[in-house]
Amino acid sequence: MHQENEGKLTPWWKESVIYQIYPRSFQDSNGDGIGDIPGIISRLDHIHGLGVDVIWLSPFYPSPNADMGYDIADYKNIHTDYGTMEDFDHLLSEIHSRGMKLIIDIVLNHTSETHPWFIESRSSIDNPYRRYYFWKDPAPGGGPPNNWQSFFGGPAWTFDHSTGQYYLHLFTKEQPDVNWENEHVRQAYRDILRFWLDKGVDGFRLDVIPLISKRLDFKDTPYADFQHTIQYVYSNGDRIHEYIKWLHHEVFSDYPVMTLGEGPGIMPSNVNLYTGNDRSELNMIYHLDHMFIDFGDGDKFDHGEWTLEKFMKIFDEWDEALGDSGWISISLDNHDFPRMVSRFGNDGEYWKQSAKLLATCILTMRGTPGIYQGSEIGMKNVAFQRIEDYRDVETLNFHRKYLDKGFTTEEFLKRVHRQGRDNARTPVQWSDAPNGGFTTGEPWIGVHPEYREINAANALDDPDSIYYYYRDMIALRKQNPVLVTGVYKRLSGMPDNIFAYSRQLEGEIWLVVLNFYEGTAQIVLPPGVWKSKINNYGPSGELYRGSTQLEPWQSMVLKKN
Ligand code: TEU
Ligand code: CA
Repeated sequence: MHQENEGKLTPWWKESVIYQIYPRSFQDSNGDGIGDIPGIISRLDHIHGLGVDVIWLSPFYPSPNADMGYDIADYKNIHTDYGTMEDFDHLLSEIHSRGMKLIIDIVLNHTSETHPWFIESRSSIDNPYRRYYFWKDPAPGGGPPNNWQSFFGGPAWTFDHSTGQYYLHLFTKEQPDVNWENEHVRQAYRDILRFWLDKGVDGFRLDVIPLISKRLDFKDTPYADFQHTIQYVYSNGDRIHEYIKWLHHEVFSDYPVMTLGEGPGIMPSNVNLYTGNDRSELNMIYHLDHMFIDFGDGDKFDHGEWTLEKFMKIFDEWDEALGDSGWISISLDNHDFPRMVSRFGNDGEYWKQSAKLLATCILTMRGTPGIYQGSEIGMKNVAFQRIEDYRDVETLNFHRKYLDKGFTTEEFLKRVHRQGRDNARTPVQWSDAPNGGFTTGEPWIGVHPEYREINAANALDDPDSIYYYYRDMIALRKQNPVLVTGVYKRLSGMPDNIFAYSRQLEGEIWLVVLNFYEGTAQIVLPPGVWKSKINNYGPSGELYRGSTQLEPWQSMVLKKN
């Protein structure tokens, strides 16, 4: 049994800052237009320069890429697109030699349809691997066994003619859900996780972990909106905590790991069942409530508008639910969502100020911050003009669905420009060289047209860049435990567009004030004299008291004198 953080008050995984790499779009090294592991190695100093502690690497395993690697065909190998196992071992040692850690993305809810388990399972009804997945007879009147829909549109069941049964897939039909009721499945995943930890990996990002315990009555979902179906039908199944405790006992407890669960369906009411410090389950999860904030009842492309009021209430509600027991990771974008400066900031006139404000938000909250590749240089949403330029299966599936509903492709593309996952999957812009220095070949997906202006090289040449602000904000967080574990409390009585909250620890009081608006704002600070520790409008150090004006998209971090 590994004793976590011998004697340290705050575990390392709470104090850490995570940087997520989506390997396909990070850096190509061999001119095939696809990011790869040697490419990542060549850019580690860019990441290390920020002062981050942990790299989360999205899937790099053999896969037909139906869902860009989240459909794994071999859990103990490296996709040739990304390199070799020697490359991986080299990456791991290069990360460790810089004092950083590596957690790898692992998908325990489903495999690729090309995984040997599924090839066996689908071959015959009495095959020993049949029960590695969920196979059901057609409904009495014919058709799928129930009304469950995939996250990516369409039924969550596909009929297999060779054996006359349907199989379950909560995502694409190329991602059949595995059956955790089967102890052979559990043992197989136990061995896979230990294989990577024995190589020296420092933990896992666990894809859709709340989904692995299924409701075995397979009743129809009674909910009209998909979010309730996720929460009360797909997630939080009867044996979910039994399975995660088993993983903790059989795997996690033997290593000094970080376990980060992706938590669709986890709610404030049950987050501490997954992350409570007395639960022996996961270190933390990241929830999606603010990421789903403008999703429609049907799907994300049937979107509404988000409001700062709703955004702030989500942060309040989750922080209160965690109390002193649970823990979460906090980010405002990743490979599944639009670029945060476009979605929650202002990627026009106040691009730089709002990117820094959003960095301030995630780096002053009570949770392990997650930074998604490219956000540290302010990368923005992209607006490809042809559906053929899009790569994400979710977008392409919903395109067909929206055409069936009578929308034109042009109408649907407007929704994709705002909500599509490919916004986050355009190649990282390294320089003003062709393709932003990402590749010397033909990139697998288009490069953002602003790469000549927005790129890492320009950021390093600009003392006022978003990159250096991330570096300084990360350093400020690391130097001040109050920003990690201090009590969070939102200030009331602020103007509508101001998100202001305090962080308190052992007599220290800090104030974070974020002006989510392109206009100025007048606020009255709580009594006392407040010293600026960092702000996105210039040098820090000034003293503030009483009535204070905030510039458009100004963020301030103040410490009470
Ligand atoms: O994401 C699950 C998930 O919640 C996302 O699919 C998200 O809800 C949706 O894309 C929002 O539109 C994980 C991975 O992060 C994602 O990349 C995979 O596609 C998915 O699981 C299946 O593995
Ligand atoms: Ca490559």
